[in-house]
Amino acid sequence: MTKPTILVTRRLPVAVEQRLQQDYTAWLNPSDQPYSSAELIAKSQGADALLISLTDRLTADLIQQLPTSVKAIATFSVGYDHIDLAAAHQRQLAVIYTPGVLTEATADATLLLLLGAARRASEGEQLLRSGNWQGIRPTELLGTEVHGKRLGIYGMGRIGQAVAQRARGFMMEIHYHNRHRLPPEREQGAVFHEQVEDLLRVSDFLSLHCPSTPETEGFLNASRIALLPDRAIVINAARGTLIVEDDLIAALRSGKIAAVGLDVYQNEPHVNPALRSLPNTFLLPHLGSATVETRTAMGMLLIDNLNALFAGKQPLNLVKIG
Ligand code: 8YV
Repeated sequence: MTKPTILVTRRLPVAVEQRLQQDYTAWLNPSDQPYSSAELIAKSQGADALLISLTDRLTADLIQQLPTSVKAIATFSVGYDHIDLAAAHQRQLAVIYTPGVLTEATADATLLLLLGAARRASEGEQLLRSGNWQGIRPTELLGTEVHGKRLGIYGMGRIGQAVAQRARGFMMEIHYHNRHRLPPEREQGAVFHEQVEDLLRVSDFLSLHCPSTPETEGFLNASRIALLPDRAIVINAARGTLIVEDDLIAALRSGKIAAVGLDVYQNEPHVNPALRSLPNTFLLPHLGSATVETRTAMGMLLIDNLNALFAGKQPLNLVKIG
């Protein structure tokens, strides 16, 4: 039996590429340069599935131009806002994603952002690297304590809950808003706010953990920022499109927001120069899931799902569409 053919648009961890080459005819991308839409369409000719990442924007237009050989799109991500699901549905494409396996790594990275922003880690590191550090001073780079503060979590899915679990260890008080209230065993004492405005009013720290959808896009804008306590700290390891960056920058400049910890940006890979130059920003280049263990598990999960699909079974991690 001939092996199905998979077009893989980016480099993946070694073990994942090896398994892809074993189980499939895998068209890899050794240069790791993202493909343009035209390249992606051209390279898809004859492929049975595409294994893509966030850097591939699968618009309706692109999906309509994919060859009929393509039966499935597997995305190396838990988010799928880069795929036009309606167009995929119309073409009867299976869309496979990676829920679950990146929860812990992303929650760890969120705490890194939270602590980095609160404790002015970026300023401290720059001072040290510049060679200008004069030795410890009692008033140098004083940050904000996290202990005893209220952490507002917007979106209490898997990652939001894993962040809450870690933040409890830092003695933070957890508040959240979610489409549905969690059962008590998953809430674990966190305070549910049915109205998001009420969550914002109590969030000394606000961390975003919802998917990017037409409803959540631009969620954190000037009017919602105004509801936060003065000198709040904002964390985002979800999607850059959730925040109106110009409004965030204005609040960072005025001091309404004391600091931000960001892993994601409105217009990746372009990062607003103001964010890069402000001292009170702790910035990472979309590293949320970037551990060997997690990135390998993401790849293996996609292969398990593709194997099921090509064996005529129902893959476990299909995005529900239509
Ligand atoms: C990506 C992410 O998976 O899963 C997501 O939705 O945002 C990331 O963890 C990662 O950037 C690899 O493409």
